Amino acid sequence: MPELTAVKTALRAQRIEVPSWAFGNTGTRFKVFAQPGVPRTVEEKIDDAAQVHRYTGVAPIVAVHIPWDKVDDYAALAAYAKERGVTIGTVNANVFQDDAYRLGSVANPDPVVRAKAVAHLLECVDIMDATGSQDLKLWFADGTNYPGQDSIAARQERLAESLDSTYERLSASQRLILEYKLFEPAFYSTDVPDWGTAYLHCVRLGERAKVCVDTGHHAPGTNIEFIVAMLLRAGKLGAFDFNSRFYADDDLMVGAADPFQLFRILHEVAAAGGYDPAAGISFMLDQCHNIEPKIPAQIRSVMNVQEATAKALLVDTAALAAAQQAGDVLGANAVLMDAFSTDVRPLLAELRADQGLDPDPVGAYRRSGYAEHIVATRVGGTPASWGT
Ligand code: RM4
Ligand code: MN
Repeated sequence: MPELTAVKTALRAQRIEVPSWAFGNTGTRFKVFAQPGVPRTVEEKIDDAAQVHRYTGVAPIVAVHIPWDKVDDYAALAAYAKERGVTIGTVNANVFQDDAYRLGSVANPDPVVRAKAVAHLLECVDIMDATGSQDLKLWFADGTNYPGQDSIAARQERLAESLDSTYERLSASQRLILEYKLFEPAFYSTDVPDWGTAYLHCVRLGERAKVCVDTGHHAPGTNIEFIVAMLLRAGKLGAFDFNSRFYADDDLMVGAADPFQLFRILHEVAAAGGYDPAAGISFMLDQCHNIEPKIPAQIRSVMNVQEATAKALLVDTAALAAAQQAGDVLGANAVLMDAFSTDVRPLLAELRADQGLDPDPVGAYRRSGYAEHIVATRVGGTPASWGT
């Protein structure tokens, strides 16, 4: 069995990044159910994110989305975050919410629109310089709805050129993280639909271009841990966007739909040494809490990642390798299932207690009165929402 102290040390060192947009109002294309007390400003989103870290101790990084989190002074924003015990992490670009992008952004047939999109991406790098962020995360809504609407090949060419201009602008310590998604909003062809396409662009760009695996961005039945293993092997896994899905890109709490899948993914990460900070993998949540309260949902999600991580670290790798080598199919499977079936909650509760945290993060948050406080004090103003 793996040494328990080593498992605990790894769990204590784990960092999970939370998305600023999880704290604002979100919904489906049918309805956004506004919640009382949601942040009106980026600073209030950071306040909420700091609560997640306060009760879990492993979520000190907040990803921002531009322009949703646009401010005049990003250095001041970074200082604000620091005062609250968190830092600004990944800068997520947004080239999907402007009328100009009806036919796409970086792959749009119109060079004027492409230039506008690239200018936004470069602006995001300026923001990274000010906040000290390392990663620029790109997800493109680009694609087509009808066969013949545009040339698939020409769109790839335009995309490659736009990525080149962006990559060139990065400093030596900054990375470009390219995210793929099977479909939606484009329904016939998507310009970066899968890991292969993202990987090809990243390889062409260079060492500091990596792929982001958003766990909700695949066809049903896709073996995501296989993709993760391939990217790890190639040194091209840059980040996870964790969430869970039952049907399409549902953005539900990670580990809610399929905790076993999350464990299988994290087992591949552990097996490849991906928990070593030197591996440079960022573990991010990308979720929307449409009907559930947002802060405890983020706390729960962080805990779900921690639990799956603990189980992945508990895999008896020596026994697994021996069983695999001996061709012991059932034995190898049993080693993996033993780890998955372990109740790691007492271990995590103990770990929290060791760190001076409440062993029950959601309960501690509920008892803190913060939820009532924000409902009472966040009156007036415009609640943050990804749609506006
Ligand atoms: C996309 C993708 C991006 C996220 C946006 C809000 O589907 O997952 O990561 O930034 O949604
Ligand atoms: Mn995502």
